[in-house]
Amino acid sequence: MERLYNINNPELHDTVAKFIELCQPSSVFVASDAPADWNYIRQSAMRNHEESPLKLKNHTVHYDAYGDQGRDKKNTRYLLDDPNYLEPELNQMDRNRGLDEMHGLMNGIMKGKEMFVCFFSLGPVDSQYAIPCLQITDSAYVAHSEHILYRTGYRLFERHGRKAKFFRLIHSEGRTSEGPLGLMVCDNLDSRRVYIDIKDETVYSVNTQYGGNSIGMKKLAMRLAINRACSEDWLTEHMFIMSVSARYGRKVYLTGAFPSMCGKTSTTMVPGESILGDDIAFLRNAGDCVRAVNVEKGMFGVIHGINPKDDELQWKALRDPQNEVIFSNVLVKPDGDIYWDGMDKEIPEKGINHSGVWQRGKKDPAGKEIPVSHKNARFSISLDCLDNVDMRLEDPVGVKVRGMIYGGRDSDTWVPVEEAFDWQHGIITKGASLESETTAATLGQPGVMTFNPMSNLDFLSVPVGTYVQKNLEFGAKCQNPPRIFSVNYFLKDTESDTYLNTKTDKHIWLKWIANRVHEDADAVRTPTGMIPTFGDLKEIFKEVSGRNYSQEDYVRQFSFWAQSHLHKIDRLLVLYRDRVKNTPPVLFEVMEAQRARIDDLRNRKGDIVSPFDL
Ligand code: OXD
Ligand code: MN
Repeated sequence: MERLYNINNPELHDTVAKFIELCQPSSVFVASDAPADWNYIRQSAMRNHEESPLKLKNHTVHYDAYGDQGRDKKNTRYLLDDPNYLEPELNQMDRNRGLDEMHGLMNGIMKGKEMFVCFFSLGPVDSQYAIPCLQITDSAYVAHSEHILYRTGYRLFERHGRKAKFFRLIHSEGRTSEGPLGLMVCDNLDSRRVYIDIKDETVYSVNTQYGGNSIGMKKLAMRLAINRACSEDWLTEHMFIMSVSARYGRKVYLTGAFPSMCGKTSTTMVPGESILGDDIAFLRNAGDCVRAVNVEKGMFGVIHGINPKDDELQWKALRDPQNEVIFSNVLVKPDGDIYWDGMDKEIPEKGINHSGVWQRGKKDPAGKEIPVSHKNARFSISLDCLDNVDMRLEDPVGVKVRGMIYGGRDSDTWVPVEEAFDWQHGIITKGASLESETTAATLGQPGVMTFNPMSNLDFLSVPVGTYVQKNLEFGAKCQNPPRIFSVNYFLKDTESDTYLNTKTDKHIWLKWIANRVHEDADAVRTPTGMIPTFGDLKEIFKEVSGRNYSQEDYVRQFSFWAQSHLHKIDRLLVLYRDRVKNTPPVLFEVMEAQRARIDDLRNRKGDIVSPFDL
């Protein structure tokens, strides 16, 4: 009580009282920023059987119920009064009906449990970017994860007092039963719901544990932040922030938006560069440039495939017993150590994983073989455990963004790297035109090509067209907006169905981007943007990987495939005309102009044009 009363904010007190009354926990723990409080929460995660210690000290494992290992898009809904505000894909429902349902689900949901009341900050605490957040949850695992991933914000609430315009994140895992390793997992997945009440800046999440649904500070707060950003003329983006050194040792900060599991985190981890954030950024117009901060301070990373050879830095951080790490949905071996898919060649015969007792060849009820670890198995770790963490992570004014990258999973259209002609062209033909194959980060069928503007579709709390318009205005108001690039790590050779890039090539594209930003690299003009010259790439390949880049490689990777581009434009125009609300008219003009440039090239040079003929 004393901790609550130290914060001079009656609205906060009302909120806490309201949810105590509704959820009826048996006790309430209010966490300040003090390490002892967080130690208590960490211990509670073990005591309440949500995490279990592993062989390496400071490492724990958590399981989500079978079928609760991804974001539940179907049951994630915006609560709105206007029934036609958002596009149908964005999944909205009547606000009153949603609130009634949620109050019904939450009535007495914490009986017999402890409620944790926690305070966090989105963005560095002492900065104009900071948004105070109140997290209420009955899951010590959720609170513990947030402590690893976010800055605590008790001090921020104290300082802002009545002026704190805070987000409310309310979570309950609901009924649980004993799962793998005796850990408690959700038992009521049929009533799993994530409801976002924009009007009250409150998100409710019940009957789920998977971090993407339950960690309020992550994708739930992000949805609220997108709405707030749109009404205040700044941007909340699904973007990493990293620094890349260009020629002569000059550093540039870049942001990058990729759908989940499309190489976003691994891009930030390329050796020799530094990571400032791997998932969510706030961007503001600082007059003469755009600046950005990382909303988080840790990563909730996908662990699949991480191995000591390709991912040395992450590997080192994840295997160090000094570092506090929570692993989820990995295999625990009989000796108490863990294993995940792709970790090394020797797959254990048996252990405990997200399906319970597991042995090689185990099938699920549908007859599908259960992998050793879930494809969306994750780890939570603070960024400061990484050797390559950028020293400006906590800079309250953020970093100057010189380039913005959009990348998706696209096997046949986009070249590995290309720069847009300008901000407007980039936002429309790169960001708003992003399409990608679905992945295991969400429940449902992976591998389906979907439209995902700015890789942010899953989190948009405003109509798609409004969001595109806000992006356009943001850059137009800035004297020196970042340059915009697209990348594609997933281009395939159509005949052999094999990737045309290796895992490490992403570093080459980043270097080219960094040089370009400094006007230190040439480019070849295509109908869709500016691509690297063969000479520049050859030099960068040699410097970065010692590889002798050949003309054949260049031709295979950078040829212009007119037909695929035209099909893409057709698909997007239908979407923006028929499905998207409030499409800015300029989008059609820019797309049509792009089509005309492609048609012109095709008439002159044919369907597939070598970069040497452009
Ligand atoms: C994530 C996601 O976890 O986008 O970052 O799914
Ligand atoms: Mn993400």
